[in-house]
Amino acid sequence: MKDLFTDITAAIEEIHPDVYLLRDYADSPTLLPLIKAITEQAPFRFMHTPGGKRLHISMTNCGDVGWISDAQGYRYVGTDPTSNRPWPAMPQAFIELAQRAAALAQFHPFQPNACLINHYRMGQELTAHQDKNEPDLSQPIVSVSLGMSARFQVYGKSRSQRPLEVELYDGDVMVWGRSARLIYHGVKTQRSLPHPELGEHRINLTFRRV
Ligand code: MD6
Ligand code: FE
Repeated sequence: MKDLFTDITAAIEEIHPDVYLLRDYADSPTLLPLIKAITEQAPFRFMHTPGGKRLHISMTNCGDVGWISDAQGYRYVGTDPTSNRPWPAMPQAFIELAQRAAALAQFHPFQPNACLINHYRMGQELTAHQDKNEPDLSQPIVSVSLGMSARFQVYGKSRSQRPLEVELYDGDVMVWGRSARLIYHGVKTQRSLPHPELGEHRINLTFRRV
């Protein structure tokens, strides 16, 4: 959504059934200061799995509810457990970006109320997983990649098959839903391009309706 023209001509590619890719759709110079303000209130932190293992990447949230993982399990909560305060509000620019991207993939209305923010350093990975903690699986997830590029892996209904791999660059947006809503996916960050502003750091925003 760099400007209106981008929207009209936006090249939307269906890279897997019901997984849509919008290359260079998000404007990182607009988003990065908003993310900085969020992380000043709710810093990135490493959460732990219910089994006690530390997750490989650090995370935070903005919105009405935020995704957490701890000894009690994976879930969405209304307060940041680190500060016991509400998560920072979701900036209007985030909501508009997510809604416009979702609409391009024929998901409307989409009213995201949770945004999970992942932070990767070079070499960090997100293990193949499904996103299934959201109660209404008819709602899509909109994912925004910023900073260093990463190799995104799209599996399928199981993670035993060989994944489709797609390199995601700063500004790339994906929309997932319908038949793809519960497919396995993961992220690797070895083969990366440093970003002028973020260097060897990658930030991913995932917008959800919870
Ligand atoms: C990431 N993304 O790109 C992690 N999940 O860092 C996800 O886990 C994800 O991109 C659900 C839908 C889209 C995604
Ligand atoms: Fe995911």
